Amino acid sequence: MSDLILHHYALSPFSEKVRAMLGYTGLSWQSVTTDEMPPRPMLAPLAGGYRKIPVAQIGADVFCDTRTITREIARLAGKPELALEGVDDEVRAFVAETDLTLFMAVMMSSVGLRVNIKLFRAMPFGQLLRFFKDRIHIGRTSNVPRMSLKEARAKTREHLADMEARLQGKDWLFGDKPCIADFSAYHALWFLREVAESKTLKDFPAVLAWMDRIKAFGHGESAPLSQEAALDKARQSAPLALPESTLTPALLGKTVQVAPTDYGQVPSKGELVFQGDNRIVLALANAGGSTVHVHFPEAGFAVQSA
Ligand SMILES: N[C@@H](CCC(=O)N[C@@H](CS)C(=O)NCC(=O)O)C(=O)O
Repeated sequence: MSDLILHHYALSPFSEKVRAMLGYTGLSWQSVTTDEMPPRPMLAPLAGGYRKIPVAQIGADVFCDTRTITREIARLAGKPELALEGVDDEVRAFVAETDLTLFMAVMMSSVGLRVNIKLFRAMPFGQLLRFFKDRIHIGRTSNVPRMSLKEARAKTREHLADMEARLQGKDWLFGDKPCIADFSAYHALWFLREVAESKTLKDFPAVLAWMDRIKAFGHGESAPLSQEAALDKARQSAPLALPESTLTPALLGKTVQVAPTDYGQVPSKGELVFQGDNRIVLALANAGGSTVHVHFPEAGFAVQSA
């Protein structure tokens, strides 16, 4: 079993992006199931305030946001095309759009009875009410431009038509093997198809066939791990050496706050120990007296003096 730990929950689309990628690479992993919303007292000492899921962990290194998680998977699997750094600008632009605007549109289009039934089955009633309140709060405080349900549905169909055209006579979106774009485009559509059981996809046979190919990768080999055991592993490890860099960001060595700029903008606070090469690393003293390094991408995150 590899040292890669994934903190995730079943209905999380961004987690599905990572699970599918792990299935494709064949990397084994350890699976920690988290709650759908904070508080997450066992994850907070690892990731600080960062509230989105998934989070990955290797010993005392913690990776927030799928942009840093996929970079680690690409490195471990020796498949650079699974990271944003390993693909060209056209693919990067496609991923940026699918992971934010199109993700939002597809998620809005998914809302309905079937999703509510699945959420109802996944959580006790009190927790479900807290979940709805939590997600409404995220929506209200989000910096992502708002769209109406009608606009979201139109955008989703437009996106599916674009994907259908891209996939004519091809197995994968860009090139002859899967890359980061395939997994980024997959996860929201996975939610639409598998969780919302939407009929919208039936008009897009090439997209459905491509989704079947990704689904066939499965999630790879994983072993369950408790939240406590994951925290213990971090406390018993030392962070990996930081990448070499000649950059000297203004706030290096200072206590800073790092937060997403799009939605769920809750900051993590710690000492800035690295910034550059699309990576921000904070050193965080966790409650056990040891240190973890928390990695964020630079794109989509803001660093501020604390
Ligand atoms: N940009 C993030 C997005 C992650 C994300 O939005 N995760 C959802 C669950 S699939 C979440 O945690 N939403 C609640 C929140 O934003 O706090 C990534 O690539 O990991």
